Amino acid sequence: MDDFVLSEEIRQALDAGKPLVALESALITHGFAYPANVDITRRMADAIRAHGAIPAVIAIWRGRTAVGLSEAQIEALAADRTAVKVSVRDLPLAGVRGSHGGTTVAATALLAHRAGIRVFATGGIGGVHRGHPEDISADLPVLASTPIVVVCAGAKSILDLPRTLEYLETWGVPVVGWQTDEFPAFYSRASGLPVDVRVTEAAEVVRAFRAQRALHLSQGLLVAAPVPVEDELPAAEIAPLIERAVAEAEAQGVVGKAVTPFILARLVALSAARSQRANESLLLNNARLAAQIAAAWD
Ligand code: PSU
Ligand code: MN
Repeated sequence: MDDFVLSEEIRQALDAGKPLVALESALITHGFAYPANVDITRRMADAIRAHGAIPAVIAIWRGRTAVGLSEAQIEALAADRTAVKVSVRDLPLAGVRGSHGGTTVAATALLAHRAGIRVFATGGIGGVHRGHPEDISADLPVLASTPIVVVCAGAKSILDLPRTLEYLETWGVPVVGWQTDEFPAFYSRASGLPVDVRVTEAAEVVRAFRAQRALHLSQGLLVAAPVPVEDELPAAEIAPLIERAVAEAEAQGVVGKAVTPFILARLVALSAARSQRANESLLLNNARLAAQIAAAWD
């Protein structure tokens, strides 16, 4: 028995087979500060609607799983500084805690799939941490076991990108480059690491996803779209800041689920508005692309 609070709009859209795009909420609770978090979420939702799909923000609302937050709920979640970061391990604890929570890529992908949503847009996925190959985000095993299309801008080089791609290869997750041959590195368009296939049309993503299902594979499909060129940050500009943020986490003994939010918050503090602009730009780009993919289902 599923225990979702499905919004009326999402329930109707699912019943009618309309295109839907899931959005994560760790971005709201731990990715951006208030009120930038409300603003970027609203702009992503608008972009999804403008491209023919319906946005479904997934979160923990008063301890319960919610698929499709209202604007008022997004506002309240965004302003709640006590909201917890909810990954897979935290999902069964949400009801015990009873608080609001922002769901990570892993938790959002699982819940979206359970609800019947096939496409999910995010910014960067979690992965294997630099210098700590034992610290592997739950995002990776979930991608390996959850049939959903996840649209991202690659992963930040706070992570060990080669090891992250090795994990995805081992566990059979196809990495599709959107109009690129290289796995993007979030702020920067290139990483020097290859994707498995380059696609230029949304229908190709749908075809690959259908082929996975026809073969009874359990994996998701990772679609990696580079940040739009006009908002890209040169790797040389962002790399020293990432080095510093990673070193600070190490020096301060930050561990467990606090690592990623700590490094992300330090990066925001260390870099000026340009990194936020790149972040917003790639999120909007991914929201648009995810909507196009969802709408390309026939
Ligand atoms: N990477 C980013 N931005 C993010 C995250 C990762 O560049 O906001 C968030 C996502 O919600 C992701 C989570 O699913 O952090 C991964 O956390 P962890 O490494 O603790 O699994
Ligand atoms: Mn971790």
